[in-house]
Amino acid sequence: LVANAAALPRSGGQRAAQQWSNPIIQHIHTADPAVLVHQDRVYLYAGRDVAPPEAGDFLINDWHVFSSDDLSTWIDHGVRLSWRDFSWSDGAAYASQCVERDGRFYWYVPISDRGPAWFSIGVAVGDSPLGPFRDARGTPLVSGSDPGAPTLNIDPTVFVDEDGQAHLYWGSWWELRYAPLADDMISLSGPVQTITGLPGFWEAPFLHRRGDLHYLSYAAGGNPATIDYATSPSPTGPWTFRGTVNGRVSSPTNHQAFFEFRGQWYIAYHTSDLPGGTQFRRSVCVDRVEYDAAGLMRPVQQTRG
Ligand code: FUB
Repeated sequence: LVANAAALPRSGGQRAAQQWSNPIIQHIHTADPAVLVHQDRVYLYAGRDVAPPEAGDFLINDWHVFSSDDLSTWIDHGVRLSWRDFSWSDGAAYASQCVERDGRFYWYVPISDRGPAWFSIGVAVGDSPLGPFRDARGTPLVSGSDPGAPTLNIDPTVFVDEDGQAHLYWGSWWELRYAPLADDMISLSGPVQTITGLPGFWEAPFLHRRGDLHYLSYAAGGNPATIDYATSPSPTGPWTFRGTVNGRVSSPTNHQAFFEFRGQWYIAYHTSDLPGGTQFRRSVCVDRVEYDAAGLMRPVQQTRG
């Protein structure tokens, strides 16, 4: 299935014309984008929002993978993972991320395991960006039952630094946690720590690196949220707050991923802009990201249509 095939070039001032239309996925409602660039192709991992229009909560059972080589024409590769693939889960496929390490693909997911207020983090593994993926542990990587853990462990993001060390970050509404990952990518290799000092941290942490700077972005302020960020020379901080990079969107939740493709940086995020959209029926968008001379991100110019 090809999504957004009708996207037309538009005038783009001094920059190259934008070739895609937002939302980029228009045949189903999608949320919580994570992006992996592999062999000159962009892979988008997103939850499918299937809440009825009148629903008062999320209903997300699985994640689709989409891919593109021009950000305009997207192939929907269908459902590639579901909470049902984890025998210990009882529902809810919230915001996930898939990363590559040494030719294997690790997909970190927050899923409930004791009803809707209790989220743990699982990890699936596959040999290609499209899988097939299987539960890599058979148990949660981070559990709401762990000593001292919050019961709400959502929005995992994994960053593999240039020295090969991987870190897992995740949110719990107002609280950001992180821990080093072992080389196997499916177990923690150090203690869980809390990151403080990020104004308004709510959820949706995301790490990326450009040059020597690490960028920690996150949804700030609850619902509605902006995407704010901090920078640091190290993935473990200390973090310097830098303000808002992506302003409010039509959905109260705001969830981002940054990626570089063919020398240009982009942000993927979601809105409620697709027809039939609601707070719980969202739609993934992509826009350019520009940096100033000091390496700080300029506020994103959101585009629609
Ligand atoms: O999609 C469910 C939740 O909404 C995600 O886990 C949050 O980041 C927010 O987007």
